[in-house]
Amino acid sequence: MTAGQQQTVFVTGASSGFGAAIARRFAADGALVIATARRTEPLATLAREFGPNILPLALDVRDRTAVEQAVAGLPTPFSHVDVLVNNAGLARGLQPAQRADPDHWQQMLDTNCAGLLHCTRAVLPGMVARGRGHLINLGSTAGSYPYPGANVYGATKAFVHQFSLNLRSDLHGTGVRVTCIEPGMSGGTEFSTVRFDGDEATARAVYADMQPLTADNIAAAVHWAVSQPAHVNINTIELMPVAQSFAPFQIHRTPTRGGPGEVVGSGTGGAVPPAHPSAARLPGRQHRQPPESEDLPASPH
Ligand code: NDP
Ligand code: 8X3
Repeated sequence: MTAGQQQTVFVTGASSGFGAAIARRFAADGALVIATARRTEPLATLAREFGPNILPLALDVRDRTAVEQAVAGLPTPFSHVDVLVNNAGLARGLQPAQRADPDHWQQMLDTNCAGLLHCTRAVLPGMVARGRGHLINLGSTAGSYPYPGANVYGATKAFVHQFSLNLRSDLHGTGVRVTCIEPGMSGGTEFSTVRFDGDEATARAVYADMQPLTADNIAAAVHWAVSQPAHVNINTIELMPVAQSFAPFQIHRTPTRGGPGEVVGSGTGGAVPPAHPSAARLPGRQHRQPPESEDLPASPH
């Protein structure tokens, strides 16, 4: 975009969390925003807040035909999408793979991977034809760093990361930019409530006694990437709260009688066991400061 031109920004999952904050950030900047999600009431609230610069649109990204029709039927002045923010996504459950609900897995694959593909494929031809555009994909640190129970969720975000890089290859010479935004723990959204099936107490416990990233932090990162000069492509932005960092590999040790050759553990990073077994089913369990000489509060998982 050249300076001063009004951008058209298509945001998926704009009914809450990052998507709502991203829609607000761009609308506040004077952009035209197509705000989409399955729930329409929060989108209507956005439209009331910003007036005709927001187009609320009910859309389930899993429905390829609906996505194609929505993009093809965008009314003037929203019809030429400059920025697609592929934000709609979710985690369901935190069970180990052997106990996870296959329906949860399917929903994550359908939303985080297939839904993102449907939206991308629908807007890309227009962007390429116009010789400009920007795809913003919401990945996650969970796509790069494993944690117990992240199994399919993390894998969908690894998909988003690699698809973003592969898009850059395909779009070589078209002027279309691609950025993958990869946040760590972020609070104030519905992410954990959805993951834990509406269990608010468990969702709140994820962020207890630490300061997570906020949806506004993510919106600022997206806005910054989009605001770079047209010749600059930000490939990836990985951001985490200061309170979250990395921990050693976990090592499963099997007590032995000490016979020769019975190596029970290896690796230089594995000397420290997880903070507390009871916390092992919460993501980022290592980052909470335990009370003095106290274990972490027991997790319901
Ligand atoms: P929220 O649950 O607050 O927002 C998710 C959004 O996705 C909602 O607006 C929801 O709207 C929408 N959505 C879910 N399923 C569909 C669907 N089938 N079709 C259309 N929209 C859908 O979570 P966050 O804002 O925290 O997360 C946003 C994105 O960021 C997700 O992709 C998530 O994986 C990722 N992320 C989140 C992090 C976090 O810690 N919170 C960290 C890293 C990445 P509706 O239900 O109305 O359809
Ligand atoms: C969301 C961040 O750490 O809960 O993608 O997986 S985390």
